[in-house]
Amino acid sequence: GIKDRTAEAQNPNARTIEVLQSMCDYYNRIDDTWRILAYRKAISTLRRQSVKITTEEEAFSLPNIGPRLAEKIEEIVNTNKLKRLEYANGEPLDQVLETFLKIYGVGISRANKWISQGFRTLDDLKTKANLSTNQLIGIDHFDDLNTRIPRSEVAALGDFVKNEACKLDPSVELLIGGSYRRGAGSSGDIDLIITKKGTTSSSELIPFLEQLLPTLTAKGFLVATLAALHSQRHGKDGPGSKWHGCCVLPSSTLPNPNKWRRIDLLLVPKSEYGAALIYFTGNDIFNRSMRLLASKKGMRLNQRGLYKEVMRGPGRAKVTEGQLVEGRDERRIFEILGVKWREPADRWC
Ligand code: DCP
Ligand code: MG
Ligand code: MN
Repeated sequence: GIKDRTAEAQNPNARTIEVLQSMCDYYNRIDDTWRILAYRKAISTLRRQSVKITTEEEAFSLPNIGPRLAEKIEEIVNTNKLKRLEYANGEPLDQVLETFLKIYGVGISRANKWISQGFRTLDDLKTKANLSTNQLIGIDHFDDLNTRIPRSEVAALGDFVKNEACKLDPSVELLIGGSYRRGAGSSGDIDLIITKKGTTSSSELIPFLEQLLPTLTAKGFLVATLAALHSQRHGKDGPGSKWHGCCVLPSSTLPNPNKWRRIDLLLVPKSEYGAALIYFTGNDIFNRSMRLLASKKGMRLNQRGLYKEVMRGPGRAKVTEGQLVEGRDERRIFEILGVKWREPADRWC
């Protein structure tokens, strides 16, 4: 109660107790049972003192205060703080957050939740956290999946898929989009756009994907599935089908033959190919500016096409889909929007 707090404030060791208590709170967060106990005992000893304890020797002579805590008590008295506490509460947490955010599929809220649960390392997560299959893949292959892929390997991985795809169905076309199409020297993943002459719905490409996936898996190329969104249940107007996973280049002569790489397979009907090319070539900022431009001209651009006569309500909220103007031809979409053609290599923003 109030009386206790007054007594606490009047204790000559109040500041020392306060800092030790913060340290104890930290050990509570990381569930360090032994240190929690040691700190509690030391705090309770200090509370019973009627004089200020200022040196390591004085502290060590008291019951339940070991040499390390005695040293810390002197540090608090001399500097009014504790380096170890700043370390526990400060910068390193940012580094923990940064590390957790690099795990595939982990966002800010997930990462912060783990931190508040006291997890600090990937090993903590592996041994103590309840992980999804994908999070486990992201942790087990953390280094590989956070390594950029040299352009030559992106090309080799793409060729491997193209070769198998051609054997299954020579009329299927594959193109590497994303940063590779923009000419990047290295990529975060491989974005493979898959299409076929005469298709008007991505669902028409699903039978092919269902042949391709087991083939690539049997060859040791595909090693994990992270997300598989099929458009079948959405019907003709559903979102394009995509498959996200990991691959390795089997028996290659490249420097990194066994590295796990992220690969996205994107099924796109020929009728939407141009819009999909724009979207999957990016970059994301360029895409945003193209969409904004379309919206300013009363049109709408997405990964399936450019639409006109889109009715918008308050706050530019879309009321109707509008009428498809162009989906097939990338250059035509630029023309209709009144934007000078930009080569993929000039779409970095
Ligand atoms: N994209 C987008 N908005 C997003 C995510 C993606 O417009 N929020 C588009 C633009 C990207 C393309 O999809 O260029 C592919 O996405 P990636 O995440 O694979 O990005 P990049 O291929 O551009 O870069 P990286 O080398 O990191 O893979
Ligand atoms: Mg990419
Ligand atoms: Mn991608």
